[in-house]
Amino acid sequence: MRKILVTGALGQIGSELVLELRRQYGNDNVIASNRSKKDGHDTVYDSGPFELLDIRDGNRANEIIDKYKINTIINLAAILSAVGEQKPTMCWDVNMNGLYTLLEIAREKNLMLFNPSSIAAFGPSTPADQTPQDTIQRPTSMYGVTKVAGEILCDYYHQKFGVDTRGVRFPGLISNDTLPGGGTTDYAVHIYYEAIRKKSYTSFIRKGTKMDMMYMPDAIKSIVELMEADPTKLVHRNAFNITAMSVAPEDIEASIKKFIPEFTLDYDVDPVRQAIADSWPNSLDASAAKAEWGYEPDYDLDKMTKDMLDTLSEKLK
Ligand code: NAD
Ligand code: AKB
Repeated sequence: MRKILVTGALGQIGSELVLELRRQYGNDNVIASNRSKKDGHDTVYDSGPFELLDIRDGNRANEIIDKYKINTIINLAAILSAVGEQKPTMCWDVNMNGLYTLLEIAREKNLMLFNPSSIAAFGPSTPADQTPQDTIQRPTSMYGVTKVAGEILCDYYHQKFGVDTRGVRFPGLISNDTLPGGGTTDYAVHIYYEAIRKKSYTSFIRKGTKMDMMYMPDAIKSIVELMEADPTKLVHRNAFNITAMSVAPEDIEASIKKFIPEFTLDYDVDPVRQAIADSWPNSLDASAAKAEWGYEPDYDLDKMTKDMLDTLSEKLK
């Protein structure tokens, strides 16, 4: 039976992942943790164990892992791209020293470690269209530097010490429970909230900027499926390209207009986040994930838009 520790569990992914893992593996088998407690997460606190954990604190991590007999870590604690450019030292410290601390514990205690990477692990010299699984990775944001270094470090721990490390390169994730934590693709979440609240949105990302995106249920499905995948079939490990759609702001606008015809979109471009977006791929080739562990998303743009708008119109009443 899996005993799973989720770090950074109060973030955009963790707050939904923890509930789904508890549904699948049992409430007491999924330990949620975060550096600090936050309001608005009663469903996480009330449905199973919660512990305070800063992933850079190895003693505290060891204590929790021993207390609950953890055999699997899902490391979601990180500093994302936009905040990472404002606070590069902290981004390096959390994303690299935190990951290294957990990898060392995984090596000592023979634990599985799932560590997500991102489309940020690519850069301007990467082929932008249908970006291959194995290609040039020279990112130009601090977040991207930590993501590609994290991929390589996780592969090293697998090859050198046999640690069962696995990961995906998430595209921008769109969700309606917890707001995103300071990334470049956040516009693609905010646009839906503002479509419900004001029937208009001002995008900080320029018209025509294509990036890969995915709806949260497909992201959660990818974590569980890769965690449970037959290791003998995995040629790659850290990390698999996955995607559900390649969209620009005007594509999301057109999709929202199918349900809210009066919706309008205008632009006030943020140069920092635009430069990050311009350095990322337009679209990923996710064929390795399909071939090695059968991954396929369930949501395309319109199916996601309908679900986002239905859910948010109830939530924001
Ligand atoms: P988030 O910013 O929403 O949540 C991160 C959580 O980690 C927060 O609750 C924060 O309080 C916590 N945290 C920060 N520093 C910590 C520390 N030192 N110790 C413990 N907790 C700490 O992030 P997310 O969107 O849930 O992303 C989770 C992972 O997925 C990250 O590795 C991120 O790079 C990756 N990812 C996310 C996306 C996306 O669109 N959400 C896309 C690609 C990759
Ligand atoms: C960000 O924009 O920083 C994240 C990501 C794609 O890694 N959403």
